[in-house]
Amino acid sequence: MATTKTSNPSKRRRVKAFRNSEASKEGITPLTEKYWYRRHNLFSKYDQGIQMDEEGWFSVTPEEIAIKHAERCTEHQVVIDAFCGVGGNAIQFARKGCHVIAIDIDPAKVAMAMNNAKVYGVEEYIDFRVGDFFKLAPSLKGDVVFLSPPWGGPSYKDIQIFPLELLKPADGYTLFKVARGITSNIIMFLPRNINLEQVRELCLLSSPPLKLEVEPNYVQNHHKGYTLYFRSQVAASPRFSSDSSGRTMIEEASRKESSRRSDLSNEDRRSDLSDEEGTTDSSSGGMNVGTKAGVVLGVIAAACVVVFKVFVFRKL
Ligand code: MGP
Ligand code: SAH
Repeated sequence: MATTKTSNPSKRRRVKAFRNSEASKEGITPLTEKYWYRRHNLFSKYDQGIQMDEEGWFSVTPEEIAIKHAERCTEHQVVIDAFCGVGGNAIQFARKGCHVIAIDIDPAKVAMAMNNAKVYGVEEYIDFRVGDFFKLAPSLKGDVVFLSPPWGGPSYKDIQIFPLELLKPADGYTLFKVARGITSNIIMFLPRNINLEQVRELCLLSSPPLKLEVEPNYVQNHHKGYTLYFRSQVAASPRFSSDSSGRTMIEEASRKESSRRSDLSNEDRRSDLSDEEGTTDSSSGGMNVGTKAGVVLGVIAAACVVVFKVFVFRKL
């Protein structure tokens, strides 16, 4: 085995420690070492027999993020995980109660994903397929397509703004169009330096344009990537919807609210807030719903007191 000589003592110590470490015994390479130290963030059940290979180490979606992806789906939905890798996402979709079609072109990945699904006890909810997503797509039916394609390895971050054209094995536009042929409910997990302008343009590939929510994903305050949730305008729920610029409604609302607040003088704000409190329902004669409920409860309480007093009085 080739050895690398280094004159830096602290680096030498680290290399020696690594050679003697548990990590090196598990076949961890210098490239994947940092991911091994985070293994329990990737799979909380790592110690129960999870299997990984080099690409799996640097590509698997951290469990916390995969859970967030799965939370956007509902029980019994069919989710197509087009690039399942070692199963980080497929497992969480299955734990959520979805039926998962998990595809990977690499048979070794599918074998590891199957093993890992067994570790989590969800293998029976996942239909594993070895194959090329682009070839299988025309025959696939599902409620949601999840796309976490290869980003070209850990060097994706050497580029300042990562263009959709660099996604593998096809550019982001092609990937999106193929998924769109199956459903408009598409979830994409992309690099943290992705070109968000291009992402917004993807909505316009559909007519009417799809709604988009852009979610930044963090693990221990470290930005790992962006998740894009696309869905059709018609079926949009408030959580998923966004304006045409791609900003989420939540982001947009909070932006408007903070600029509105800074524009208002204290005086204006007081009158504005009192207007809001007085928001009326035209049939309520100027009383809001909370006030109406209070009056009704008051009347009921008073009636109870009267009945109670009459009862006690009679007994006496
Ligand atoms: P990273 O950038 O290699 O690690 O991957 P980190 O810790 O952000 O880098 P650092 O240098 O800032 O410390 C971050 C996460 O992105 C990984 O945990 C994977 O979830 C995801 N990821 C990384 N790559 C290279 C890929 C990829 O090719 N495909 C997919 N789907 N996800 C990837
Ligand atoms: N989300 C996964 C990681 C996916 S990494 C997880 O959490 O584990 C991307 C995967 O896409 C790799 O495993 C790679 O083998 C697979 N892949 C590449 N080209 C493919 C294709 N044409 N069809 C299906 N899978 C492909």
